[in-house]
Amino acid sequence: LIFFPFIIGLLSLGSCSKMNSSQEETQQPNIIFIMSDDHATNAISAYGGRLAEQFPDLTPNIDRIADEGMIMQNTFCTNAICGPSRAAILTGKFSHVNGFFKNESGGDFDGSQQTFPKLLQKAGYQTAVIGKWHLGTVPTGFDYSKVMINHGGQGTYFNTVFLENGQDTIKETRFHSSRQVWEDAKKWLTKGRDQKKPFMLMYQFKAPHRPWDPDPKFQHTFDDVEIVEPETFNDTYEGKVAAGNTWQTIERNLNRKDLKVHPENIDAMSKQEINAWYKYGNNNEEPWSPNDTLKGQDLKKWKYQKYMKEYLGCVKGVDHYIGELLNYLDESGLAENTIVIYTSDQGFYLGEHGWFDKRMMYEESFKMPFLIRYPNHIQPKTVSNKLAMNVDFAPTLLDFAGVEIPKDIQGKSFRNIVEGKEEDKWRDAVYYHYYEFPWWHHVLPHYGIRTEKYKLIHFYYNPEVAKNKWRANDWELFDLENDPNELNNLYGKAGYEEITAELKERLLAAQSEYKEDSQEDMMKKTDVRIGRVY
Ligand code: SGN
Ligand code: CA
Repeated sequence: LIFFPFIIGLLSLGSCSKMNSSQEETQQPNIIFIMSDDHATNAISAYGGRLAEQFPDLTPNIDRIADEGMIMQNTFCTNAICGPSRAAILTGKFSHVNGFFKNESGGDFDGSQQTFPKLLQKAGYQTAVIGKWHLGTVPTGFDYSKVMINHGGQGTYFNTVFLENGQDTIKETRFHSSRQVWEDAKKWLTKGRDQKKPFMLMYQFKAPHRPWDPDPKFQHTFDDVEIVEPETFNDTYEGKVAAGNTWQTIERNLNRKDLKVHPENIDAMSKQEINAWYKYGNNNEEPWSPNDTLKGQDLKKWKYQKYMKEYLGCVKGVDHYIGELLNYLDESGLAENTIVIYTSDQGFYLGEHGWFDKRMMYEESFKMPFLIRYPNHIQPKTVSNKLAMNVDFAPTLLDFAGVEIPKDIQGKSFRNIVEGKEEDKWRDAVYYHYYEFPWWHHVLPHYGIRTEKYKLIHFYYNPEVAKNKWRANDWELFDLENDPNELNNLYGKAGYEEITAELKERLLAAQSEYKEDSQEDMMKKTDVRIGRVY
């Protein structure tokens, strides 16, 4: 009797795996690629950390993907900014190869190039992108697209303007953008696609991007709590020249719009007056304060609370509409044969190092969330610490779809890793290169390498302090095991000569493997991108 349930269990396991193999022969998996904008791992309960401790149920639906699949702890973007990360994801290639380096005046994404949606489409998939796109040019490789185009392609939280199938402009006034994206996705899943074909849907939220306007439903979720501050809230940036130079501090650079201090008579104001009211906070002037008494540390704390409550309210909304999708997959019977991925275009600073925004190669913005569920293929509740990059997403998805991975794709499929199979030749370092300067946040161009234990960063260009034709040569070295908060720059310190030399060699090897520009070309191109004329 005791063995009876065990035998039944074995039998059902057997039939389940049999069903799998026949399914594999006949059916390609559907893929739902969910991506939000600026969602840091620190604001996902499944990833742990101070906010997860304070709010264990912050993201129950995203956590569900981890519970029923795998959470990857070490997935990184190759350029921590919106458009460039999206271009790297679509092409499986680094910015210097796909040609899309920066958001601001970075040119438009060349949509005629090879992308994974195009390859899936060729292999018989129905493809769609719904929500944030932010690549300048009209989406290519999709049977259906409805993407945000207002606010420079950023989209807005309310009254979002979309471009449908590259032709029709639609202003949506009924819902908050996160709900709108869900409504559109549901409509395409139920009525829009060809039901006979496998599908790949990119389901992409604007939230929780600046200016952090939550859906009214979640606006007051955090009203009565005090959000815990990060350990590095008061980083002094000692030994970190570039970090000290940024314009992304909570104290100085959050403006009235970010903190929802709106003018009373906004309807009667001109665009210029409105801009002046909200003006972009820079480092050369006194930080904006709501009154005369709030200054210094008190002001910083006040801004942090306001910022975080609204950011987390946006996160709640994203999580809610992921829950709607997961429920829909259950109800429609699609769950079993659909790969669901959750990620964000990069991470974000939630007060760590005193900052908001991203761009720097420090962990909080460099790291992307990556959770994946594929019932019967990926074991529930599994965790991987392997080093992955956003350029790996395209080959991984092609691999799952059984489509040949073109040789010129620079990332590698991590299908074996998520399926828990042997993968002994996996990489032991990831490469990063950020370009956009000075807008928006005055973050100096830099590249670097991260291994499991160390990170080496090179800030090679600094128009403001370098004497030799803007050429700078600032290095940072961190021991991530002993200093996970990256407070202590070890570069040039006694005892680190050997590891520094080794990392520099590995950095050069990565640059050569990924066909990075030579140092001299990099300088010249940065001059052009930044608009410097000799
Ligand atoms: C806007 C934001 C910046 C942000 C960039 C890029 N300013 O310009 O704070 O860094 O987008 O973000 S805002 O006042 O207009 O909100 S990205 O996610 O698109 O890369
Ligand atoms: Ca972003």
